[in-house]
Amino acid sequence: MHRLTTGDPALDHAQIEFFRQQGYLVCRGLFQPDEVDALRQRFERLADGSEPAPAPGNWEGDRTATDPLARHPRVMFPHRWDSLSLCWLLDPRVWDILRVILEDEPVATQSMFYFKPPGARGQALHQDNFYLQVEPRSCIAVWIAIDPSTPENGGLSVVPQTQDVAVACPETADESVSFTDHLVVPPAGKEPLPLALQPGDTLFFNGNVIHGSGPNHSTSQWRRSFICHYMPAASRCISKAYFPLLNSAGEEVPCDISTSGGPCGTEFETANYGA
Ligand SMILES: O=C(O)CCC(=O)C(=O)O
Repeated sequence: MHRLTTGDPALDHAQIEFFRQQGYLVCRGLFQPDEVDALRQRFERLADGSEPAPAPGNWEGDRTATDPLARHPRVMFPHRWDSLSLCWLLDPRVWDILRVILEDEPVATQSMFYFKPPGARGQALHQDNFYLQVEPRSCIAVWIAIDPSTPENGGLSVVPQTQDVAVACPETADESVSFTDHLVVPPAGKEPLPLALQPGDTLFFNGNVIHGSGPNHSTSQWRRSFICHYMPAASRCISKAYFPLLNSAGEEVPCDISTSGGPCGTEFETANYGA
């Protein structure tokens, strides 16, 4: 097992302590502007059809829709067919940080690309491990800003110090502002903290941390992001939607399928939300 030490090169002691206490950590400028531009342009070309996707996906938008999210839906698991997305999922800078904060070898479970155009709804407060069902321990999210991400354009908020809050059965969200109907209300005394991120800034947060975003109120600014999920190698099971799981070399890792019905006591379909 990888032990946290103050001499660890991936993170300094203050960052490690911050993650332990708050449940999240922002690493500024982890990805360079030219890298971010390349990923953004790749997805722009896929979305406008100028670069054909090697595999059909759930992400092909409906150009006639009035809902901005229907025109530009989330791209789910692009690393399964896009080599650039796979490189980002397996990026050694991310994995070095994950090794420190997980105190274990990471296993990659998911990638997503969000376009979040002007006018798009957000995603109400939720906990990612409700969907991934990683056990024991929790998953971890890596949220990479592709555009400036602010409260105005639907940037992400986290509720600090909720990493030890048990995964809850969600209440019903307001679907006029959220594209899911799941809402996890923070415990008394805990409030969402809006984060301001620049392109390349990378947010790490524990899979039990309550987080979400509001609508993009900007008339011109997109809020694109690339989001990955991982779990510690010591975890023994995960929901079936996330297979195949990958190690740092991109090789498949065996794991059991979670048989838990989750905190609501019923099985549910992860594909609609996917965290
Ligand atoms: O990026 C967002 O607005 C929400 C993303 C999110 O919370 C998630 O993918 O779990």
